[in-house]
Parts: sequence; structure tokens; C-alpha cells
Amino acid sequence: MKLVIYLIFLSLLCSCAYNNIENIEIAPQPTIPVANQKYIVTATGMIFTPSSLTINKGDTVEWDNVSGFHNVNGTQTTYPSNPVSFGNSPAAAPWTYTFVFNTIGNYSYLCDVHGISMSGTITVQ
Ligand SMILES: [Cu+2]
Repeated sequence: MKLVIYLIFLSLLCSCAYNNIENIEIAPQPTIPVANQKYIVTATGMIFTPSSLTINKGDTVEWDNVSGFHNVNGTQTTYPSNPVSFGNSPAAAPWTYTFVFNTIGNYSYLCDVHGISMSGTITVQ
């Protein structure tokens, strides 16, 4: 008789344990942040392509001069509202200039050689 009671008890215990396993909820996984991205802006002719970009803090922009004599001027001297300065000196293609945007805000830049007609914006969010 003791054995029967023991087996019934054991059976109930197993049943409860099974139900508990069944009811375990898997916690939602944390959102994995997207790794920092690199964007390419091409300087060719008299335009930057794309001329406007929206990126995330920590992303890199690489300006790639494939033809002509250009530069990237995003200095606070030229654009006082830029959160930080960036840019390089005018030079003939080919060259690349990269900048990592670690400060959120709106940035403007232009090519000193071609002026405001060759300009662009970067929005860092
Ligand atoms: Cu230019």
C-alpha cells in the first residue's frame, strides 16, 4: 500500500514538474544594436552623391573623390552650427577622406573649389 501511495505521489510530482516546464516563458531577447555602418559619398563632376545622408551616431562617412579637384569642408569656421569640425584640403582625384560622426546633430559641408553648388548635409541621429 505504501508503494502505491508513493507511486501516486511520484506521478503527481512529475506531472507538476512537467507543467512547470511547459509554462516557462522565454524572456524576450534584448535588441542587438546594429554595428556601426560606413557610408560612401562620391565626389564627381561638381556634386556629392548622395548629397544628404542620415546616419547613426558612431557611423563613418567616406568621401570618395573619383574625378576632379575637390575637398570636404565641414569646419565650424565655415559652418558654425556644425557640432564638430571635419574636412580635408583640396586635392586632385583619387583620394578618400573618412570621418566618424560621434556627435549627434546636423552637419553641412561644401567643396571649397566649387562652393555652395557642391555641398551636402549629414544628419547624425
Ligand atoms: Cu569640388
